[in-house]
Amino acid sequence: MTKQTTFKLTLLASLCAGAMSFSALAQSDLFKELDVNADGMISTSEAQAHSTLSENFELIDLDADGNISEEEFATTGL
Ligand SMILES: [Ca+2]
Ligand SMILES: [Ca+2]
Repeated sequence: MTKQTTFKLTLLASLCAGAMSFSALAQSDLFKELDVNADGMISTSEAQAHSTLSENFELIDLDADGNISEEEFATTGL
């Protein structure tokens, strides 16, 4: 195996590791738990299961579409 091939494999491995840690960060366990129908959004009814989320729903729903997306959920730091 040449040095260049080894370098490419190392690069590929680190890219894969980066992608995995990114997806882990993007969706927390709490988000998955609250997203009962797993559509990637927390609706007002799903938010009822979490007091902080339901009380601050309108503040967290930044684009006011009636759902909390992963991105919006991430801003809560929950
Ligand atoms: Ca949902
Ligand atoms: Ca929204």
